[in-house]
Amino acid sequence: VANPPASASDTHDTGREPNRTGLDPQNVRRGFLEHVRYSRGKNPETATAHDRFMALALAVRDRLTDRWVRTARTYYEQDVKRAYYLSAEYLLGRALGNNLINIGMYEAAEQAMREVGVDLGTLVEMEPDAGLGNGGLGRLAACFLDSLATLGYPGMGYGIRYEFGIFTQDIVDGYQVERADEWLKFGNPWEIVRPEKAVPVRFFGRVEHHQGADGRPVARWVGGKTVIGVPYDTPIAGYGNNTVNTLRLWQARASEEFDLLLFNAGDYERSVVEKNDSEVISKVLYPNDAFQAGKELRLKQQYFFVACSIADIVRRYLKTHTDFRDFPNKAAIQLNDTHPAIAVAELMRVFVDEKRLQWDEAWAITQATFGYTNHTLLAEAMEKWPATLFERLLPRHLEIIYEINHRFLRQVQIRYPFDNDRMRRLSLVEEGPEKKIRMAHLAVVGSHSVNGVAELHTNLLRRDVLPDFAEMAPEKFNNKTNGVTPRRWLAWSNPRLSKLITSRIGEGWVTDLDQLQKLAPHAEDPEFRKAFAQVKKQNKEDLSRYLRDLCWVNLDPNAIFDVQIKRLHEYKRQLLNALHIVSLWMKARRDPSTIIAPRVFLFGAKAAPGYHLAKLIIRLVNGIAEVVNSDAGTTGLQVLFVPNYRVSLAERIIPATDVSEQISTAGMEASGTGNMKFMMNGALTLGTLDGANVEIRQAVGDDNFFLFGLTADEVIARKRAGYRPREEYERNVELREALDLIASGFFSPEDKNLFKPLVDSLLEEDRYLVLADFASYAAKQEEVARAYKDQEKWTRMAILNVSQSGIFSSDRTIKQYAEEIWRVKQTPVGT
Ligand code: B1H
Repeated sequence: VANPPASASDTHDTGREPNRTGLDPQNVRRGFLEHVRYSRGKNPETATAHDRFMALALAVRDRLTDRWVRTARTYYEQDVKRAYYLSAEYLLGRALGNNLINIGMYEAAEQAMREVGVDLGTLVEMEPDAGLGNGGLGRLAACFLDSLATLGYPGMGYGIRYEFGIFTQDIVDGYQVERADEWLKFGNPWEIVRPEKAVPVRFFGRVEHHQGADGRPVARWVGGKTVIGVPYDTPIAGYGNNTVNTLRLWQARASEEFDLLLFNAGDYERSVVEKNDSEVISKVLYPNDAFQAGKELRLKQQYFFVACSIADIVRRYLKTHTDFRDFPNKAAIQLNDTHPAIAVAELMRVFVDEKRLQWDEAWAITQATFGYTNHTLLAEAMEKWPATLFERLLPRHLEIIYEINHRFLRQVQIRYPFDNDRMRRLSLVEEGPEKKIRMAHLAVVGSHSVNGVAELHTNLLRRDVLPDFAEMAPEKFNNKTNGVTPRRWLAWSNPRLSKLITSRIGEGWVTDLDQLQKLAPHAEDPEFRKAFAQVKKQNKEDLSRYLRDLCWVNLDPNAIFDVQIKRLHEYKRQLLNALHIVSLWMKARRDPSTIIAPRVFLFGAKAAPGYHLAKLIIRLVNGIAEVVNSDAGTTGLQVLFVPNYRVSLAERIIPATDVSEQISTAGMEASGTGNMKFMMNGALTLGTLDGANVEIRQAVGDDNFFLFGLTADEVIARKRAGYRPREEYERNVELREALDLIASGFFSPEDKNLFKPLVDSLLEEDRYLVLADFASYAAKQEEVARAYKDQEKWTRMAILNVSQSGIFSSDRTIKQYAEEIWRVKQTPVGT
């Protein structure tokens, strides 16, 4: 195969493949071998598996580079409006396989590796997950980047280059034990550091107010301490196009100025030691999902990456503009929850203090620029920062927030005179024993768009969480139901199903997932059903093999694979699942014939390290697994808690799942996105009317969804009526026996009282209505087992789930953001 000719500008080309763009096996093989030698300094014989992974990754990155450069040039030359996604988290997972798929060189790479005696699958496994996120919120950001690039939108992600991502989870004696996630230990082949684009960021200090030369007051933020943000860029390749967008992550470095200060004072040692204070900022991801810990270092992280990103965005804008009137036509900035909400105050500070804009003009531009996405209704997750902390760390931003609040509350007062209660509710400042800044209110006031992440969530946001804002500015509020990228979550992770789908409807579905609807008629074709069921079976066998080597258990691939994988949280109700397993097992022990179908219950979940009850639930599931697995032969029941749940493990588990457990208390899970991945892979959902489950059920039809439990409104009503969990316990024998068995210490022989806190929390408060939903859940589980017995019917239902999953592509979601919030245009990149 001939190489593409060198372009005229490539004057110092010497090799046979000057621009390293060749995607055929020969070129890939040469690129790989050259990197083994010249990037890793090894011979093919001495190269380790890790060397080979790095060499192939670098060869792949080479093949992205021309498109990456061209994409940047295209956006610059056309001076297009760009969408900037600000997120404290990106849960990217592995990049090698995904990049191979997106640039269309998977088969070539497989062949090239085969030719040099290397198994591509082994190399893929060498890559550590990029785990710069906790769960759904971070994974959503990663799916959005994929869809932005695939659709050819000028989009860019900004975040933090955590040295340590989400912790690695070991299970020791049934307990979670955390270890630092050293994902960068062996080097990251994908990123490129750009020290020339470093940005200084100030913390602490004080504000001086003067009269400016123009007669207007000037605020100067001076003193304090400066930290440097150094950007690391990662290419984000679109599928089947030439777009390669950028994810820019900031690393904190000590500033030399600061070092010199101490150095000149003769304190060299201290100057070097104190570098740490700056560099800890990007050290580690806070491991809380949907919970605010309120730590100073966390606020530092937030301001650090926001200040760097805003400076970068403004600098880019000023390359082609001289004033800021056009700023909202060139930049849309989306706030991924309130974690980057300080950006509202920072952009105002840059405009007013540094660029000397008038307040009103700066405010109009700011509001036209920002959009805010809310991801949770849980009170404990709402970010509120003590004003005293703000004043010390970001004194100028506190002044700006007070000014924003003052002007905003004046508008409220004019609109609703003599309504002090409303003013108190709407204020950006929560009064009380400790004054606090409400970051959600700052985000809402500073944005032209406020969105929730599923229909139900958006409605509850309007009705229960931000009702006064929704009344005052209903036009700001809108819904953008989440989605997931079908490239990673179907094409890459489930090659068997992908091939089968493509054999029937062609490959258009990869970028136009609604085409999966064409599968619906095939659900009536016995041949197709047979092939579909076989794919699922093979995926279950693969997973069983993998888990045999990982966990030393032999799972029965003929059993129902019933899976709950997600962060461990009381509202997600892993306890409901566990309680049901205990009651099922007790029934099976009395009479094995009551078990309708053999079943494997899989769990995967990380608990926040400080969330003791959640960690105890992990211990309970492991205790139950020990007991249940010991007589699996007679009951047909197996339980496994898979350690260290993460993106790459989800990619293995989801294609092998029959039943998707989406059992959160209604009104608590904003959307869920795992639910969508399961549906896409032909699992049936057992779920409550919560988050996007509602829309999944709508899409697939009531007959193809296992619904149980109270509705969100019923949950509120039950609580208001004075919910008494002990009554449920007394009313339901099976529930009582299961709880009693746990309370007796049966699953924790070393400490009979181990699970007392869990049992007490259920009997005394049960905030998440586990007991109230138990009977409904258990009944529906029985229906699931019966349905599985009719394999033809089950497979038909599974196919229909896949066929209706198109709307849950993040491509659909991103088009809606682009058209309805950002007003950015698809900008194809030429060849
Ligand atoms: C979601 C979070 C979250 N909602 C605080 N909120 C965090 C909040 O580190 N923190 O402080 C981290 C994460 N994460 C999830 O977002 C929702 O629970 C899911 O229901 C939703 O699908 C997902 C994406 O929208």
